[in-house]
Amino acid sequence: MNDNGTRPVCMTIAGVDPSGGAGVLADIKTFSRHGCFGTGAITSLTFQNTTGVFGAASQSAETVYEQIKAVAEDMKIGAVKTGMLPTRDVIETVANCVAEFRLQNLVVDPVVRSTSGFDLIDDAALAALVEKLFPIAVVVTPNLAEAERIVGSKIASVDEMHTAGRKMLGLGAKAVLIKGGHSIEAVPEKAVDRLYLADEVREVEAEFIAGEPVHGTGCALSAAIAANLAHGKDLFAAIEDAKAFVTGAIRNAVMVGQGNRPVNV
Ligand code: PXL
Repeated sequence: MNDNGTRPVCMTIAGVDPSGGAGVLADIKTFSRHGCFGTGAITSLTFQNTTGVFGAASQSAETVYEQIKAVAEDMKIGAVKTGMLPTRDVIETVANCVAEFRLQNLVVDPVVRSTSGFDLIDDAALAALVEKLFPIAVVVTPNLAEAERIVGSKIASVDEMHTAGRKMLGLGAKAVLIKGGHSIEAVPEKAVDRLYLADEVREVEAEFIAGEPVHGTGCALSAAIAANLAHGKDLFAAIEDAKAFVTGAIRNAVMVGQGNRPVNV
């Protein structure tokens, strides 16, 4: 195996958004920006652009396994992030690969549905994601909508955010970063995410940037956290630096198509 030195290898296991705002294409750019060498195993090809998601063609568990195996047998992978994992079979395969290839620093972004309302995962897959991947992840990074779907109740206040965070720890997660706190604040001057750990809650703040939603922020955040972990940062520093990176990428977002602006990583 090669020693990757100061340019660690990161892997994204996720779907492809051919318009580049989210998924594998965007994750690779984020890894690059963080001085990492990006690799990617594709779980699904989505058909989308900045105006919406029109469909998706999932990979089989076998093709996902063969992609991960090929890279993991060759390179020393410093961190892994998962994004869109469309089926129970694919999720079980990813969990098995983490054990078989001793993959480190797993960041699980529980992608459930696109901003435009397209379901990227079914209910059976979501249950498998919680059961198989939550316990082996360093951190899971749901946004408010994803957290609501996982715990099965609405989050309309900071107290309800706390309840959801603790419930997800109870479901086996070691650390849960719930994003999007700004949408439950009366006056969102700051974008506050909250990190739930077994014995504490920590806030991760950034300036709130008003405007139309920007596509791909969740992918960029989880990829940046993975890259920072691969560089040896501790979890909180990895999250804080990733949040600052995404804030910059939101500020720099440009209109490249006719719909939502993608995050500019
Ligand atoms: O942002 C969630 C997401 C993740 N991965 C892929 C996507 C989307 C949303 O559209 O298409 C491939």
